[in-house]
Amino acid sequence: MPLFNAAESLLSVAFEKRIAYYTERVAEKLDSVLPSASQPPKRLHDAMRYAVFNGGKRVRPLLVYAAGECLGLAESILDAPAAAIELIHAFSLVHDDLPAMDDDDLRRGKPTVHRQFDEATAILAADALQPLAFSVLADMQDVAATTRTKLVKLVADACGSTGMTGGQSMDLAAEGTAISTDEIETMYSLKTGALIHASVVSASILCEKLSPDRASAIDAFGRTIGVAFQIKDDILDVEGETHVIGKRTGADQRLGKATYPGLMGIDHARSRCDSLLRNALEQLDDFGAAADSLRWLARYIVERGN
Ligand code: GRG
Repeated sequence: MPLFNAAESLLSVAFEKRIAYYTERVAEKLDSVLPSASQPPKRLHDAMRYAVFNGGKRVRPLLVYAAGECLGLAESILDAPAAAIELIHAFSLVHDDLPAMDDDDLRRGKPTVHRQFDEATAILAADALQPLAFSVLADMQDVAATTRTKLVKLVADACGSTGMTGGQSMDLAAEGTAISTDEIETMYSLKTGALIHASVVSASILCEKLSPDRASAIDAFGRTIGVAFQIKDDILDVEGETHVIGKRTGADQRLGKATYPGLMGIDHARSRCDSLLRNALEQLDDFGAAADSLRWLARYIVERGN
């Protein structure tokens, strides 16, 4: 049975417009919080902007806005968490590309930050993007201090040693070793899933009257789709090796990375991704049409081509 029919087509015109609108919205917020490239130290600020405005899909901010729609929140209070989480994402990619980590020359088809600038500048740019994220959250207007504190903690935990950084550490340790599917999924839920989960849960934190059942459904949705995102990323890496010319692909295999398709095969990885999608969508059953953007994004995550 297809995951969704033509009438529910992923990138419907209405949804494309909504994506474009939210993408522009978070770009404006990011532009407003990042120091100008003409402000000293210019090279550092230029590198920070290069890392952020470099063609990312903005999936995490889109999830913040879509979860906000689902919970009936005003867009204006979502701009800060959307931008903050994208700043963390941008910083993690700068680090991920460094010679000490994945040692990549290209990101999104363009030179990585350490290639465009230099290694020291890339490290410093990432170092500055991370605290900027927390500054953006701390600066939120019209949000109670207790709520801001909860958001800061959510994002800090998502990128710390029990979140993204811990997952990255497990990923590096697993290179060249055989690990179980459970271990891989745990690693994915930290390395990639933690920030995706935080994106949707940021809306729950901002929703004052959220029932425990709804909060736990949003929480489960975020966890499930976060793991699916990384498995899909692995599938794209494998498929790209044979089908896409001129793109950095197949890198996982070259690096001896422990990946889901590497361990279980591509067909099993695809079916796991589909079952995670179904599971994630089930979590949204009680939210009605308000969750349509979240549903679309969940499908996009497992159907995307890059
Ligand atoms: C010190 C907190 C801290 C982090 C450093 C480098 C690192 C530890 C963690 C990185 C984890 C990482 C890079 C996970 C990969 C996540 C992933 C699949 C990234 C690609 O996300 P997309 O497809 O990228 O959303 P775009 O280009 O669209 O923005």
